[in-house]
Amino acid sequence: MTGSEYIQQISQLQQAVKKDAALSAAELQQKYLGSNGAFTLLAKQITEIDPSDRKLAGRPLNELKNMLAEAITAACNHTTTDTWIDLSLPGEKPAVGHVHPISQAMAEITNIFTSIGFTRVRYPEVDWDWYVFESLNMPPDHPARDEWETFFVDHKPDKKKGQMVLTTHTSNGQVREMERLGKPPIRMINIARCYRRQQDVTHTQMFHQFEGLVVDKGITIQHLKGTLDYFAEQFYGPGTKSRIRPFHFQFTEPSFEVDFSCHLCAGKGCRFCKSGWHEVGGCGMVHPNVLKAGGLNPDVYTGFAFGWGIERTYTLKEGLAIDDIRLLYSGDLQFLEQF
Ligand code: FA5
Repeated sequence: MTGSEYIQQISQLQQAVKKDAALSAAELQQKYLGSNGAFTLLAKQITEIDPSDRKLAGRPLNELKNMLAEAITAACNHTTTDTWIDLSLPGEKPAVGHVHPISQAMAEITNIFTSIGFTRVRYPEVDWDWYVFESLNMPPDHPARDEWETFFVDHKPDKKKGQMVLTTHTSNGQVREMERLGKPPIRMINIARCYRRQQDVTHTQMFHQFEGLVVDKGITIQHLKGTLDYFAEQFYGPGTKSRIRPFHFQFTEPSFEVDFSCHLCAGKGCRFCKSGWHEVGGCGMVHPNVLKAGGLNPDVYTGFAFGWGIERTYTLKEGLAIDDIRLLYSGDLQFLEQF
């Protein structure tokens, strides 16, 4: 190769480096300065030209080397994106979760009752037949058991306590609480999951109940009614009233169903409540046989109990006309983020 041919190749490489201004530093490094890079190979070829021309070629070769160093420094300062960023725009908020609405309701219900002397307790959600049925005045084969569509657990039955079941209601805590304390006064609020073989727009296989139990000397229906009115005002708002209607439960006598006046229309009757009242669950005076099963003398002690579904109690409070209660447990964020 002649000296002038060599210098011409240097100037061609200079033009190429200018055109490659958009390449990254690593790409420039590899293309020109790697072991097979264009500059490396050209620099080696200087030995092939006439020694008298080498001095002449040295200067442009040095300029090309400096040019490459500058191009690589500039490429190091390239931003990784060509998109224009407006730094004055507000940032994107990270998604923040919240406590599930049913857990919020449980916390609120617990506060309302513990502030008037009730103790929050928890009892097994997989329990013996004895606590769920038999001690509650429902002997084996009693037809009242049919109302609790029960899941039985495949477990060896206990000689005294019978089969194991998924608790169908929080009333299993009644005799357990009597056994725990030994003697009154008893003021229990038991909140737990319950299970029934039911599944439709108003029923879920797993749901929650809260159970109140008060046992002492001289407890009457007036104490029950006063507690219901207190809860109504605290949970649904001032002015909300309670009403009890005769009903039947095996473990209370007399038994009642409980209604609360609709807080949306103050009991006048609206599209949501229709009659001015909402039914929430059951209550009554503890049956003497239940007190006996818990080791208490029914001639000395009396008590009242109530048990309601949390899902129903909560949706009524929010004035939610939820078409399908199962949505609460669907894990659908679009639904849950509303609360
Ligand atoms: C009982 O479970 C009684 N243990 C309540 C009770 C306690 C009465 C103490 C007297 C003294 P009931 O089966 O009606 O009663 O259920 C009470 C409430 O639980 C219902 O009104 C309803 O709100 C809720 N509930 C019952 N089954 C389901 C279900 N599958 N899905 C959602 N909520 C339910």
